[in-house]
Amino acid sequence: MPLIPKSHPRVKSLLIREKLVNGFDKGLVAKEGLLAQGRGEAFDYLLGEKTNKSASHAIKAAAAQLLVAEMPVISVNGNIAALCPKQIVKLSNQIKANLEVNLFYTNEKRKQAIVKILKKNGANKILGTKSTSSKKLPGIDSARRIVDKDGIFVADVVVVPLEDGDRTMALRKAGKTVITIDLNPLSRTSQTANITIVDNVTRAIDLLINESKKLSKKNQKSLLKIINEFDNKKNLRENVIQIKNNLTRRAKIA
Ligand code: PTJ
Repeated sequence: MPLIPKSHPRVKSLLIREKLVNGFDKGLVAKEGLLAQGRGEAFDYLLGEKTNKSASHAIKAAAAQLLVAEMPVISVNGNIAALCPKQIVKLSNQIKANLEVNLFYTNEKRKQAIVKILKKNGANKILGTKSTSSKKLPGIDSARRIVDKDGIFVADVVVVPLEDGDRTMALRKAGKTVITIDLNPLSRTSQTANITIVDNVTRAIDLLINESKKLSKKNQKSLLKIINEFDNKKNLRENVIQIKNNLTRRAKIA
């Protein structure tokens, strides 16, 4: 008998959780990554466990931003490697971005396990692995300050999906445009990024790949128009209102 029956009312959420637990057993995910997943689940519940209009709006802006970027980089941590390794490689190919492993709870063995899973899923170039290529990003005290001189250090656009709050401001101060995927619209990362996709990374990533494919047919002028018309603060407010409306509806039927 499977541990998680398909008929379980919360099967999707339980299967995502299982990916994290398997990723932990394979040495990809930090212990703290399991806690991060729990926090994400709580916000996902409040958001209705679906991609909302404001998330779709941010996904469109993010795709446009990635297509106009000259040197985009996608930062990969343990949770991302466990949740969506195949899609993250696919996205990097679609938008011609480099992948860089960057860990908060730095650990060489875990880094190698992440490189291995990315390669298994088709990545051939992975940055952030050689100490000879490392540079320090000013304004951060954690291990995340160590970045690749050919990657995040010189990138113009950096995607930082599902992470703690110490890096986005430093990246912005270094002149970079930051895109994040974070279920918590109130997190420091969400509040300081240029484009915040408030959605579960397991849903948002495929939508971002599709949107990038769709928008790749547009010219630079149309892409810049999408970016300029996007207002991250306003969009974050709409995400909070969505949570408030969901709670109000539940309060009426509870
Ligand atoms: O692998 P490492 O060492 O780089 O560490 C990665 C973690 C995630 C452990 C580290 O960055 C961390 O501690 O992150 P936080 O501070 O727990 O923040 C994670 C954020 O991601 C929170 O705002 C969560 O709500 C959000 N989150 C969690 N799961 C998901 C998510 N957002 C989108 N999709 C998810 N599945």
